[in-house]
Amino acid sequence: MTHKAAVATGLDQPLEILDIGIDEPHAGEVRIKMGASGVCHSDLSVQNGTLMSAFPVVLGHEGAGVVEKVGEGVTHVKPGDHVVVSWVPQCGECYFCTRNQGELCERANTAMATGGLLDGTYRFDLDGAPLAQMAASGTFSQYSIIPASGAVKIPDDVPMPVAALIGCGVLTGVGAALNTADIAKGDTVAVVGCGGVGLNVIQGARIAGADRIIAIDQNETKLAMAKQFGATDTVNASQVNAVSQVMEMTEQRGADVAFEVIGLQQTIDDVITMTRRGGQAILVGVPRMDVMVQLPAFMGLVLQEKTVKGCWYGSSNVHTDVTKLIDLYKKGELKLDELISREISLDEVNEAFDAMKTGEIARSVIVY
Ligand code: PAD
Ligand code: ZN
Repeated sequence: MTHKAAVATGLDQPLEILDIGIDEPHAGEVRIKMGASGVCHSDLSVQNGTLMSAFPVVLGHEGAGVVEKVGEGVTHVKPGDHVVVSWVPQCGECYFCTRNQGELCERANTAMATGGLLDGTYRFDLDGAPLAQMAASGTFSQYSIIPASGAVKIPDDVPMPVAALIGCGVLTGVGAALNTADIAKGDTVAVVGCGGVGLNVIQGARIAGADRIIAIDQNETKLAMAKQFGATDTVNASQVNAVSQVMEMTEQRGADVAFEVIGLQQTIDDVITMTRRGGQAILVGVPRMDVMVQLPAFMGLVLQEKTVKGCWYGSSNVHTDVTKLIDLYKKGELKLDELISREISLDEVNEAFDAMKTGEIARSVIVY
């Protein structure tokens, strides 16, 4: 069987829409007819080499679709079920999963490292040669095969584009605020970078009960969106110094919790500096390999009792958090429709990358 997918053929190459082959699902796997896929900055980061990957590779990791066929031994989903694709398939049984740190699932590592599935072998092919898929997902494709542990069943009435966004930006952003960080009622939170993920950190912080949410971006359109998602104050980092502004707004203390959601050396340094003594700096953005966390151990960390914490996939347990997020969406507490700046077709994916580079839009969503 062949179908269309957006393939990154090499570093810095535009994606090509190609006819690719797909296997049958092996034991413990499911084949999915993709319904929608968001375009996340991490997709761009594979294309430009920030995130390491095998090439050629089918990008896309923020998706949802309908189960079309299941492999041997798969019982928790059946053909016709709607699912969100989890880009960390969480086995539920390993050291990390049993300690409620499924985002670090041991069994997912092989897929992450090889661009294959859990056993490191491939289900896509390009003219008979193995073709990698990003993060056991490969959602820029009409069909994909994923580990069954990465197929999270959802109700049929959730629109596919919304379900897709839950798969990365929403789980990561809202999870960063609700799971990774410890936000107390009344806290002042700063969020640096208000893209598809950062806007979700903002709404997560609002749900966690933060009093003041300072949104920082260099794009006015994003700052306006940030207000819609719950920011109480905005700072345009292209016009003023973000650190001094946050200090001024907090009687020179700094924010109780500050999030970095871009992945740049400067903004990582800034977020650590703008965090108050005893506060938490949460790093969400995926930086290039040479970016460092830089701070003096005594004056910066010990004396100040600061926490600097990484955040992977919003520290989410996908098997329980997806349902929680859908409930919040249905209650009107989580804005998800508003995240969708434009719905596009698969062959417009390169334009979606361009739009993301300008920082103008929250999310482009490919609808199949
Ligand atoms: P995005 O491109 O939608 O948003 C980035 C935002 O940052 C835009 O609004 C820009 O205007 C803004 N920005 C860029 N440079 C600056 C600057 N110097 N100062 C202020 N604002 C700036 O990206 P996204 O929201 O899809 O992803 C954000 C990051 O999160 C990115 O690095 C992505 O790879 C990472 C990510 N991490 C995880 C994880 O598990 N840790 C998951 C998903 C995405
Ligand atoms: Zn993503």
